[in-house]
Amino acid sequence: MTGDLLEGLAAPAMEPLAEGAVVLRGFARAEAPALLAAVAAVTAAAPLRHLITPGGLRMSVAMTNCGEAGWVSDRRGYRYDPRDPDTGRLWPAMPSVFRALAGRAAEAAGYAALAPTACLVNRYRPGARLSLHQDRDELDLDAPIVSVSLGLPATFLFGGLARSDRPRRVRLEHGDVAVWGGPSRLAFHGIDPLKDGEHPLAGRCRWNLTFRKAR
Ligand code: MD6
Ligand code: FE
Repeated sequence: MTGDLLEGLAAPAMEPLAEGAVVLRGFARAEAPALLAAVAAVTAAAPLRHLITPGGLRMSVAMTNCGEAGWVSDRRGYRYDPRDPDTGRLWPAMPSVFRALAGRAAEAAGYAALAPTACLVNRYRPGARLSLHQDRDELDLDAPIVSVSLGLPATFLFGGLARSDRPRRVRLEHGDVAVWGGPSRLAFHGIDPLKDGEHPLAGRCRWNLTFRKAR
């Protein structure tokens, strides 16, 4: 068999990030068109918005949610809310293509199949960034988070359990899926300002979907 054929058949490369954290390279690439179509349906029902942090800053990343609960931020703090605070309506249901992918990715990374209750949808335009943070607003911190990257590549900063730990820099590309839990669940992480570019499926933007067991 040629190298090309073997590559085509091989399981996606699993790249360890830290204890409990891996990147599944290209895991979602084949499904990307279906995922992006589902993203368009979600954003049509619950429009993207730039949330305000408790400190009063407008986030450069635009966000929305689907599932039973959505992550929101305002002057009062961060929380999961079953309703979109902009409209008072429930968040759109989690598309089945999202749910299935999250379950398979968690298993491929060695975790029990994840039954996500929440999916945070992040949209980065060139220049948008996410400063170092921990994800600790979820009720179930034992469940891993599955994170799907689509569109333009980004530099992911993956630090330690203290904000001052110097983060590793990892490039995340279209179709890559990161899964992390266990000892890494509360690691500090962020995204460098997005470099400009043009992606054949996503145009001048990067999408990130993070699946959580929020409540
Ligand atoms: C992003 N991701 O990739 C931002 N959080 O755009 C996150 O903040 C994140 O990738 C928790 C777990 C995985 C993540
Ligand atoms: Fe996060």
